[in-house]
Amino acid sequence: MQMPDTAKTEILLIYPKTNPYPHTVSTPLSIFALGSYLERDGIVVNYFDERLQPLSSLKTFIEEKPILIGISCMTGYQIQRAISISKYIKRNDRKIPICWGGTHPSMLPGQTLESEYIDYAIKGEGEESLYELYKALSEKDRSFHSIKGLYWKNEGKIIENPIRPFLDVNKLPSPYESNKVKDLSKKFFLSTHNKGRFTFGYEISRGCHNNCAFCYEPQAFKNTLRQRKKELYKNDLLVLKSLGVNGIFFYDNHISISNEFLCEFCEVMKELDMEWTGGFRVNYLRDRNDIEMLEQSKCRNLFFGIESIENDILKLLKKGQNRRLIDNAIDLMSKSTIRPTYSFLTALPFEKDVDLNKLMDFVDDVIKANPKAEIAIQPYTPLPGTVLFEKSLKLGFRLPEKLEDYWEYTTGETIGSWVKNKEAALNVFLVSFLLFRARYFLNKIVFFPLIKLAELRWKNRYFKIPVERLLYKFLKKTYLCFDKLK
Ligand code: B12
Ligand code: SF4
Repeated sequence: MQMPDTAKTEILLIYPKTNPYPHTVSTPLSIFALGSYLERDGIVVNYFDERLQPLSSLKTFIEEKPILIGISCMTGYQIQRAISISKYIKRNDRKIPICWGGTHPSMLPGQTLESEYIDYAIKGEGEESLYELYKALSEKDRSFHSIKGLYWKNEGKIIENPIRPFLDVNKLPSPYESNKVKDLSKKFFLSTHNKGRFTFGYEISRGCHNNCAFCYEPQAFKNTLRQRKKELYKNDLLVLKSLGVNGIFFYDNHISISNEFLCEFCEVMKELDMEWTGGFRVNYLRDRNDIEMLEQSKCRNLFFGIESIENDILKLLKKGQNRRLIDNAIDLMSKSTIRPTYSFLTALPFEKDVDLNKLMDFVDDVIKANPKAEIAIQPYTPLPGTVLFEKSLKLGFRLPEKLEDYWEYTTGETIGSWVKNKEAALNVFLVSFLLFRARYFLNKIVFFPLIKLAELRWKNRYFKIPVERLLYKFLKKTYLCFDKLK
């Protein structure tokens, strides 16, 4: 049951900006998934994506006095925006309840809720919890105790309800089921400069079977994976195709769920004739046949978490892959039309003195064999609940104490207290981005001087005097001075 567009907003769902610079924008799947679920039940939902819609839209929605406003948030820059938006809402109407959800509040719900401008936090998948919260807020005789996954305040005390069991992904609607989501998607995502290609996110699975010691997923989903049935995901993609979408970015942690799944999935994508990109594990690239299957399915880009080129470190990371599998995958990809992105982790709790030279030599060989390869060299950020986080604590690492301080708690801005050559480990992140990835995200003419500087740094293995990092920090802070929400 969907309500006419003119009906008064009951729930407003907000997706804050993910970073300060202009860039291509992908679909805010979290709020689309939540909204489609709620709209199915006749609830009047509206959506505000800070990256695309003007502030006046937010103001109009607030004036409609929704029963509840939900804000989606990952750790990092989104925290700063989510705080700014929450304060703005409270300044305009203190009475509208604000609920935060997403990976950050799921990781640290109690600390999130300590903030005066957040009334509720939901841990984990939000569809049912948000629905029940809306119902409770709509009723006179409000009771929050039975809402699984909810953190709430009772006379100043934070109450932690029991966790919610994982949802059945085959019972959830497509995130694009709502007509409002379809309209928003058509308006904003089919018209972005890359003509809608890869801006449409979709997920077939939730969770992950693997147990990597640094990753958010194992602690959030307890090493489980739930996958949507073929008939359902195929139909959802067909609907997107009928809207004119020609490329999908699979938001699954990795689409290489199993060999059987890959055969089924590649057949579907070939039949649908839609380009796609997604995460992939090296273990699932065995030989040329696998590459051919992916190429025929119109795969255009695969993202691999390589993490390390050292077998002993891969073991400590519990990555479930080794150097032999990595070399084999990189070799196969170098003979393929599919563009690979390889991501590496540095500054891990086993690395006091980060040795970048060996990794950079390795990257040079990769690029020589495959100039279209993208490289990301990311200093490790400890995430609570993960195995490596415990190790980081033992090395003296401390988390920020307040929600406000998490906006810079992200890749390239946070670094382990144990790392000796911090500047180099941080700078190589930006340099590798400018050198090997920027062409897909940034305007090459505007960023020409920085890209040239990155080239020089990489060639000379020189990372001191980090002007580009300082410039980034300066621009980020300056940008905040012009925050219209203040
Ligand atoms: C796509 C994506 C991105 C995109 C976002 C694209 C967009 N929407 O425009 C981009 C590229 C920008 C991105 C950036 C980053 N990402 Co990212 N990203 C993802 C990815 C692959 C999918 C997210 C998604 O939409 N999932 C589908 C939706 C339905 O799931 P969801 O977001 O979790 O939402 C559910 C619940 O969380 C909850 N929920 C969400 N919002 C709300 C709101 C309310 C009110 C409620 C009640 C509930 C709720 O309900 C939803 C439905 O069940 C996830 C991994 C994954 N598979 O989820 C990583 C992931 C979220 N990213 C992660 C990381 C580490 C990053 C980066 C730091 C990466 C980097 N090195 O730079 C940056 C951080 C950016 C920032 N600081 O703001 C981590 C999260 C860590 C954390 N603690 O936040 C994840 C989990 C990957 C991982 N395994 O490590 N990312
Ligand atoms: S890093 Fe990738 S493979 Fe490892 S647990 Fe996280 S999502 Fe799964």
